[in-house]
Amino acid sequence: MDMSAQISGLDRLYPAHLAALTEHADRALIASRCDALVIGAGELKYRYLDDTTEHFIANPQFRAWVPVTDAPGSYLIYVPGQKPTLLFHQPEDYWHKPPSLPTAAWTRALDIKIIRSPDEVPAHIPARAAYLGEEFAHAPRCSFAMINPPSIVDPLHYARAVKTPYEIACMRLASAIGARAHVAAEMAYRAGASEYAIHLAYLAASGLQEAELPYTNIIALNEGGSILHYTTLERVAPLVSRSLLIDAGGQYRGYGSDITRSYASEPGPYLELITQLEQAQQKLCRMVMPGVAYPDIHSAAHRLIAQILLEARIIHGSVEAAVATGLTGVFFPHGIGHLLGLQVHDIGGRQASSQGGTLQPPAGQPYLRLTRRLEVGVVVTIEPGIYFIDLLLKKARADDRGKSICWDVVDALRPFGGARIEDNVVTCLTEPENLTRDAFAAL
Ligand SMILES: [Mn+2]
Repeated sequence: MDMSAQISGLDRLYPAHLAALTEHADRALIASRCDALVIGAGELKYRYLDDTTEHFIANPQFRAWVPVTDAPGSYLIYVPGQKPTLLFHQPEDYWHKPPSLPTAAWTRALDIKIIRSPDEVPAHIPARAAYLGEEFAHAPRCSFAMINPPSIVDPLHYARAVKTPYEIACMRLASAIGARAHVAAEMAYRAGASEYAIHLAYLAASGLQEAELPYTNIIALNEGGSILHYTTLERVAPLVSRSLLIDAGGQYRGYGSDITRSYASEPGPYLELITQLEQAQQKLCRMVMPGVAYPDIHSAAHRLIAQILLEARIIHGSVEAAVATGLTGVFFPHGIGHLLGLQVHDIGGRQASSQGGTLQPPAGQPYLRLTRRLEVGVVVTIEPGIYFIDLLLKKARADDRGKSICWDVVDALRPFGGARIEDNVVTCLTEPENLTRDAFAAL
């Protein structure tokens, strides 16, 4: 299906998406003894001692209901049994272009009312309403019955992990945009571009503004790949580009994709490492099945990475010992992935149930952002990596683990930084749907 057909398909899926949200809200409102739900999009924030504003990112709780990303001061109002209302803030302003009133087919599922000023908000707030969102100066004036009650926030956040068909369709489009831009970035890299120039090639191909990306691009040549969140974007290309690690996403209607690829300029041990890592990553993607505890995928990743490190003679010993002593953690010091959706690290990854509570990550794995069991519709990233991080290698050298590391092999690989491969995967009843592989294959 081409992109325009997919986009028109979205509007057919939206009413069922809205119905799923109202169902969750109905239950939460009954449990909270509230009669209405009000969700704020958020406000423009002024920088300290300045008259310019920060880049506006609408509250994800609001964006879950309406694909409106550019209208600060707007509200979603829902009274059970009634059509939800979008209170659309369109100020009269000759300094800035006010946000355009949405007209796509999805708007038919809502009542849209335009407000020109925040002063108009209180008159629209129903009685006994619960408010979700950031607390603003004028929120108290609205006399909400409750503000961010856990009895409503917790079930809605927990439910967000399971995506509706509408949301998955948005994420397919975000993946298509990301894949297209990744191909352009690889071409720029192969032509010898600087990190900054690769970034510009990525942006041009994505058709997005930098502020519309789901997160800051990570584009690392050579040793930069060893810094997990490297965002320097050097303006000058290195004399020799040995490797590229690029972690960058696309965005559609507020939903993101989160894609990482690693490339080698020449055949050799680093390219071999990428090949092995990719095979392991594909095995891990196939573990994305309903009922699987996500920490088990993280544990499996450590075992697969131990195997790769042993075969590449980066370490010696056994898989069991490498995992048990934390040796794999020297080379793979982050979680295997996270929930993905309206936020690149979607909320609720450690939530125990719709009633709240926390599922702590396994001992020694503090960075694992997702500790829940997978169910149909949950979208996750799978992103194993192998890095040569000076700081962690130095620590390992100082303790027992250093004896199991083959330092000459490590030293030969340090100039390549590291490698990570990341796909976005939908949990399905049978085969998982790999949004990223499908998007690259459709190019
Ligand atoms: Mn990620």
